[in-house]
Amino acid sequence: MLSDCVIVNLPKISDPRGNLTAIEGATIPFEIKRVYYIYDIPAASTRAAHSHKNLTQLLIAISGSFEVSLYDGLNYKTFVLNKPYEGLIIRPMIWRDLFNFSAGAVCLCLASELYDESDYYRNFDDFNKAINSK
Ligand code: T46
Repeated sequence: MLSDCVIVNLPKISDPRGNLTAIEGATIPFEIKRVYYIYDIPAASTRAAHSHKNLTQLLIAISGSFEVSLYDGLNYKTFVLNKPYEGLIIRPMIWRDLFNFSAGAVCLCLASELYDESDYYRNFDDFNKAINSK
């Protein structure tokens, strides 16, 4: 559900030498099985445009900024990610679009499952049919 997709505050250890954020198991509400990151993103690029069937993720703008539009089959909600100490939890069966990447933006993703192409809805009509038949 869209209401389960929320911003979580990550610990920020401030230091005159620079700040540090650590993520341990208890920091986020799922077990991390995979980590990947998106970088060198052209300005007009959009990413994602799909839903996952079972995957939960935490997205973090560890550098720069970008926007994330979420859709649960009924409502849309858009988040701006621009702080390396904030993450957006995205639950299963949520269509997501990532866009408006700043120069140098890096999107870090912590994922609850290994990569599995069969976990994707990449077609919007298929996603809508699946979500509305629940
Ligand atoms: C999401 C956004 C933020 C792999 O081989 N392993 C992986 O772990 C991933 C994520 C992708 N791939 C391959 C599959 C495709 O051939 O990399 C290619 C691009 O993957 P995808 O279309 O999934 O990339 P994005 O950036 O559009 O979407 C990904 C996540 O899938 C998605 O859940 O929220 O990053």
